Amino acid sequence: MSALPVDSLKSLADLHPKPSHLTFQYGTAGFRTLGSVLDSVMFRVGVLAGLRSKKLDGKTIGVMVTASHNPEPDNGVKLVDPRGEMLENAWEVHATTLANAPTTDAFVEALSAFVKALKIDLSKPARVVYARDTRPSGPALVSALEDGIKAIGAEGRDAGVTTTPVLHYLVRAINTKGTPEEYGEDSEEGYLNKLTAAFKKLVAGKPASPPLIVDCANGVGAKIAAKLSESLGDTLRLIPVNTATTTPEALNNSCGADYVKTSQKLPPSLASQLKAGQRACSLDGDADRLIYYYLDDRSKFHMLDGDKIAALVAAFVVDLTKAAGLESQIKVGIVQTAYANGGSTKYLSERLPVKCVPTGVKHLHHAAEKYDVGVYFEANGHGTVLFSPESLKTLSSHQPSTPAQSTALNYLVQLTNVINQTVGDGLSDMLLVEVVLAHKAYSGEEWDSLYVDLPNRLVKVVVANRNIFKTEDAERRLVSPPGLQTKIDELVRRYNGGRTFVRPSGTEDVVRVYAEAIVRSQADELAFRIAGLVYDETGGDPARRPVEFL
Ligand code: G16
Repeated sequence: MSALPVDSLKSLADLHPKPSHLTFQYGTAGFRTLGSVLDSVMFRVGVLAGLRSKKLDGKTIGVMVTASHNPEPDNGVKLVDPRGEMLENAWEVHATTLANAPTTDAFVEALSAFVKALKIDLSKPARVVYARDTRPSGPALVSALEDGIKAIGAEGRDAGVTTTPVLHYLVRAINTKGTPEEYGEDSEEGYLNKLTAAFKKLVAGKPASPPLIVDCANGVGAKIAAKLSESLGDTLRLIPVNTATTTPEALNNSCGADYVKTSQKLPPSLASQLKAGQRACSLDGDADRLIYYYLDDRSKFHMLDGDKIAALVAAFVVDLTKAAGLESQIKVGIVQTAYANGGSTKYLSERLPVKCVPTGVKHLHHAAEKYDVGVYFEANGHGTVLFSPESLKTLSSHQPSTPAQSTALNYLVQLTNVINQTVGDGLSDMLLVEVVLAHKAYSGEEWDSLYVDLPNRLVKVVVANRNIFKTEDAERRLVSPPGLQTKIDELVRRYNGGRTFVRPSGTEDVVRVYAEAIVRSQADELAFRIAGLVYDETGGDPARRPVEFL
């Protein structure tokens, strides 16, 4: 067993000192805060990624530098495990510990203890592939990351400026290269070719969909959407908008999936473009989320969020398994979070098994792996569909007995290719939605009519310390601060069809309040009153704006 390269670690770590006044936490989506304070975190994540690779026998680990839906001054970093999934839970704790070591010496000491405790064989090779989104703080942060990768003696591959889902795809493609599970060619082109080829087979013979406006949130999705548009050609005409990736402060600003979902409004920049009856969709800053919407005949805005996508897609997969004669072998299940609209949960659970898990793609992904086909979507549009290894085997060995069965089987096989099964992927999900709409000959309105959403409202509350908020029951109930849940229960009882929950955000320094009720004004009032309770309970943070209605 070789030893830690202490000299190289120390000299490079000295270039990236930890700010003494800050504490970092690997949260819902990795480390995420102001880009200007993340230098030391990036360096240490580079080292950690190298060690993770060594621990997993030289498998390639991914690192994505992004703050996704957050405003432009924020940045962040998340680690990606060998199959393209989020970092294993236990290592999140290690990441937090290492990020908070106060000095270079303390960091190297913590590393030694960590290597010993986890029995990491340092003689193993280490490989890391990394990418970043379009944020101005990205290049300097990537350079700190590269120092970390170098310090631990790992081999780094720079995937450049690309989306989070492409990075996840690359990790899986690299690690499966030359194996029977080969996921695809390990390049952006490989990703685009795989999705496009499958999409073309799935919509062959169907009437072409009308041109689709794609709001790219002025983020990195613009780059991949442009390439996808080129490779799709006339099969699906994409109109990418909000593609100003170099305009200061444009990222996620009054556009993108998070804006649409939380404000329940059309991005103002689309107001003059979107016609009545036409549908459009929004990605977020790193293109791992997708929200659809349309204007009805009276130009009223209607949103088709992650819950609606799950309902549409799950029904389609069920139909295909039946048509292929596989309904007894391949069962479909749904995974949601507490944010799922009550209307969707009722509709889906009357038809399929539904599980509720805490916020965060990693939780949904793991729960979805337990089904033959797991359809997981957060209401915010983050999600995908997973086919278990067993169901993939079933698809490849099944002998259809009629031409209709054979057609359905082929569609199922192509669905496994058009879907990015490593993580939620806005553009891959968009193709999936378009496939289903083409097969069902649904308009946005027909899709929307699957079930009716309950009016709901999401509010952010700025508090002095969000860490005092602890939850249970998949974040549906608060256990701390003590007594607050009882007050919430008392209040919610007064609202017809009222449902509410409070949880600390893992990506922003706020507490989130969700409320729904039968009537819009009641949902708004309930959210506001619960936010008031939260604020009163904690004293808020007088230096900052207390409650933000989105
Ligand atoms: C990330 C996570 C999502 C989560 C969202 C908001 O999304 O990947 O699973 O729903 O943050 O989390 P929170 O409410 O804890 O702030 P993204 O798109 O920002 O990476």
